[in-house]
Parts: sequence; C-alpha cells; structure tokens
Amino acid sequence: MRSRNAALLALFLGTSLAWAQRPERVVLRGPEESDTTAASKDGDPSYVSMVATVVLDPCPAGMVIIPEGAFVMGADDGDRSERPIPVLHLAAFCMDRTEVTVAAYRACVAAGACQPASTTAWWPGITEADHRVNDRWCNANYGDRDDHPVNCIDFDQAAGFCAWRGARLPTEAEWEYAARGDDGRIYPWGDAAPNAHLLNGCGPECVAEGARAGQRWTAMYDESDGWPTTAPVGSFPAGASPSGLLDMAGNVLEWTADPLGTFRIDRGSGWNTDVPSRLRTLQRSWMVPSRRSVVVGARCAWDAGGS
Ligand SMILES: [Ca+2]
Repeated sequence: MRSRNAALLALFLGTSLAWAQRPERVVLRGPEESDTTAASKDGDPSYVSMVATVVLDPCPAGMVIIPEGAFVMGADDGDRSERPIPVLHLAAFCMDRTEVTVAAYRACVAAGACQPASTTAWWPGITEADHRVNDRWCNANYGDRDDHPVNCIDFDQAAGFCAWRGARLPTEAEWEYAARGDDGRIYPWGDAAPNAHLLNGCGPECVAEGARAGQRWTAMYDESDGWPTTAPVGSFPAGASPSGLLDMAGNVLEWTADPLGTFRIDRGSGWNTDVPSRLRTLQRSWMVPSRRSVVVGARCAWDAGGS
C-alpha cells in the first residue's frame, strides 16, 4: 500500500510538473470523464482526490477554470443592447480570479513589454477641469496600491499585458458567462440587493471622496464598504461569481476583446458605480479604445485547450 501511494504521488507530481511546463498540451476533461470508479473500488479516497486535482485544474496560477457550457447572454428585461442571445455555447477557458493589479502590470513594464500605466485620465475632448477631477484617481500616482487594480490603461495596454502573459482579453460572452454562470442571476453573487459586504461600489465613503473633487454622487448602500476609490483586488469574497471570480461587480470595469463599431466593450462596474442596475452581470459599456479611465482596468483569459 505504501509503495503504491508513493508511486501515485510520483505520478501526480510528475504530471503536475509536466503540465506546468507545457500548458498548451493540457486536455481539459470534465469530472464525469475522469476514471475515479476504479480507484474508489479499492477504498483509497486519497487516490481519487489526487486524480481530481490534476484533472480539474488545467489553468495557470491565479486563473480559474470556467467549464464548458451554454447560457443565455443578456435578458428579456435588459435594455436594447442587452436583449438575449438565446443560447451561446462556450468551450472551457481559464480566467483570472482577480483583476490585474498595479504590481502585476508594473512587472510587464519592467520587462519592457508594456507602456507604464498613466498617471492621468484621457478621453477625446477631455478638459482641464476633467483632469483636475479625475487624475487623482489614477493608481499610478500612489506608491501604496500594489495590490489594487491597475487603472488608467487604454485598450492596447490591457491587451498587451495579457499577451505578455501568454493570455488574452476575454470575449464579452466569456466575461458574462464567467460572471453569472448559467442560472440567469442578476449579480455575480446571486439576486440579493448589493450591499457594503458584497462589493466595492459607491457607498457613503465614495460619496465623500467624490465631494472632495466637487462631484455629487449618491450612495448605493448606507454602510461604508471601506474603500473610497479602488480596493485591493479580491477584498469581497462574499460577492464572488459562481466560478469563484472576485470583483466581477465593483472596483473597476474591465476591457474585453470585443469591438462595437470603433469602440471596445468593457464589462463590469466600478468603485464609483452608484446605481444597482449598472452592477448587473449583463451590463454593457463601450468606450473609444484610447480612453484611459479611472474606473477601467483589466482581467485576462486563457484557452484551456482540448475539450
Ligand atoms: Ca467603495
């Protein structure tokens, strides 16, 4: 028995190492395909769990597997741009558990593969007054926000960062499926109304921050969520999506790969979102690709292969 366990452990470690070195060779298998019956017959549960660990985790570190599946994108009660696309079938893919952090993005800059995140916001027609309001909220202006989401990056910077990692931006459909799964839920966590424990949105702390910049925002909930602007990524585990992705509502919106005319779609919502309807998993936004917004960052996806 001991020697068999040792042999299985060696097999497990060897397989894990091989996969870590050659992610492109991974063939995703669903749990129903894994051969656990033969092992459980022997009454050795550790064997089953080792097999399951290998089979179910084909993603690079920091990413989560989003299983192959079908879902209805949008909803009947969405606005015109959100009308349902009846059934979309998606192959399995991997997606970052959290938004791209300031520190992760800086590593790409240090490697010479990314342009630095900007210290200023930008969009066509931006005024000096807009700069005075917005620039203070670009995280590149601060030395203590390494674990906050990078913001004030344009589409090319977001796509370039993912490419540097051997990944890519998610499609809009992938983003929505990762955020809501296949049960038609309104928010990543379900249908419950948003509150200060589920996300970093605009509570009284954000209203006060806006007021300091001369903005009149309204609070979406009465209790402070603790973060006037961005929060360290993953600060709200109670608001996780069905797949365990964090901050799919609140903190920052995220660039996706999809164009809409000359615009690019971004998904999600931000730290200053103050209307619950804009937190919905089907919420769509679009911006010129050159825009650098204080409420927009990135999250990368990766092809799981096979399946
Ligand atoms: Ca907040």
